[in-house]
Amino acid sequence: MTLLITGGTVIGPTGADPADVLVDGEKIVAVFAPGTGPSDTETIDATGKYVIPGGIDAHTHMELPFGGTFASDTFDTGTRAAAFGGTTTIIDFAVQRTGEVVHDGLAAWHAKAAGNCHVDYAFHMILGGVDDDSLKAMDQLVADEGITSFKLFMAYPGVFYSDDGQILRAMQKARDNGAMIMMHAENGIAIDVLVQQALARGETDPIYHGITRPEALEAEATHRAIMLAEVAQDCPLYIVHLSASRALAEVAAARDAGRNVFAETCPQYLYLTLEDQLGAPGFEGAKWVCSTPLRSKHEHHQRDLWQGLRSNDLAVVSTDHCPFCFKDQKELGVGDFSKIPNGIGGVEHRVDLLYQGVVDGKLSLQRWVETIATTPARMFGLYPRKGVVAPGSDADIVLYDPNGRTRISVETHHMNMDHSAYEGYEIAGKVDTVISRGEVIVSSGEYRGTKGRGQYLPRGLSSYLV
Ligand code: DUC
Ligand code: ZN
Ligand code: ZN
Repeated sequence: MTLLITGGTVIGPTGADPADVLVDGEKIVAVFAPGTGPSDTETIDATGKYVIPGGIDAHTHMELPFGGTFASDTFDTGTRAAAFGGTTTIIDFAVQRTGEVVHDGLAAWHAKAAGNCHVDYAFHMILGGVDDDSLKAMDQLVADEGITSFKLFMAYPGVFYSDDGQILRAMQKARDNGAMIMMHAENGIAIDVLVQQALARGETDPIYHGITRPEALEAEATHRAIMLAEVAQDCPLYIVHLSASRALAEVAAARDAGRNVFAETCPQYLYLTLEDQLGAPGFEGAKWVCSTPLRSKHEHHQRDLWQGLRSNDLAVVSTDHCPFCFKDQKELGVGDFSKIPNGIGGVEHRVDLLYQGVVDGKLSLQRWVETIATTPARMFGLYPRKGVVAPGSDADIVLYDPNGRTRISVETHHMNMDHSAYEGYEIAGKVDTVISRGEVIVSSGEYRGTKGRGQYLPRGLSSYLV
């Protein structure tokens, strides 16, 4: 079946062009000058809309076991919510728990996702332990499973933490097989000392989660990760959920030196703050407990992060979608902030929240599309199948209405959460239509897809490596 999208403006990294897009089955087959496409096909009128590649959220945690509970979105609820927000691919983190065989962790993640996804999905692998077996598994995952990126943690001692020797060994392996090392860069050993000292002083409210994870310990870990990657002969390194100016400066310096160092940030660090959200009265701030933490509005993190997005020192915007309900989940930490499960849900709102950056004059249209779709595809081996509106690519297309409005609220969102981290936010734009592999799955706010239609995407190596 063919479908012609007419009258819209196609946005890609190279520009904004009025064009008509022809879809045949699951693929884009042609891009025409306006009005020059075939006339004997079904059409969607995109007049006045932007035609952009479906969003790619390269950092989600559906059903992640964390802090004695599980992230509240399943692959079913989370990918449906993603679709509503214009995201047609997620890359979730399969987990090898400490002591577990890597392939068992991966099999468990496939079992959670298979038959449940509404949009396409791929996996990174969290290594909860680096040893001879997991190093061997890294080669196998790259060669046979389409998993070409591995997340390590410098935080969370006793849970996901790897020491510097383990990190170096994994980086050396990645240097050999071309995989990307994704790093949670916070000095977890030092943070744990600060946490114990705060609790001993009776500082138990959610805001102390942020205060005990200072910028210096993100910057230090970022620096250390970059140095370890240098020792591993410039192993590809991607810093996840970067939140702080001084961590960004470390990335920028490495990039200026020509290193294989990349970074992402997340909408929560661009919009939310330590004081206004994490410091909300009573226990309310628990809604915004995530790591890395929200940063102080009295510093200049948000200004610097937007600038980093413009300059490409921040290449990608992902959500780190890791939702927990307030009731019974966040409440596990009443009286002790260190027991609050870490995470914010946002998979539904990334495309809109970044579009607000365009409206506010902080990002160009092209850069919007690059950071939410094209670069994640290139970074994680999905390009050109995903991330671009071009012949040969999957027909993952979003019609975005710059004259629409989106009001974010728990009343209207589709994520399995009993609150919204962005309650009441108004966006001057709106996802109008979402097409995934040629199928219209969201139209005028109505869901038309089906559970199980999303396919697993084995990935290649990053396009950014030399
Ligand atoms: N950070 C979070 O906020 N949640 C899950 C894991 C992580 O690193
Ligand atoms: Zn992390
Ligand atoms: Zn994460």
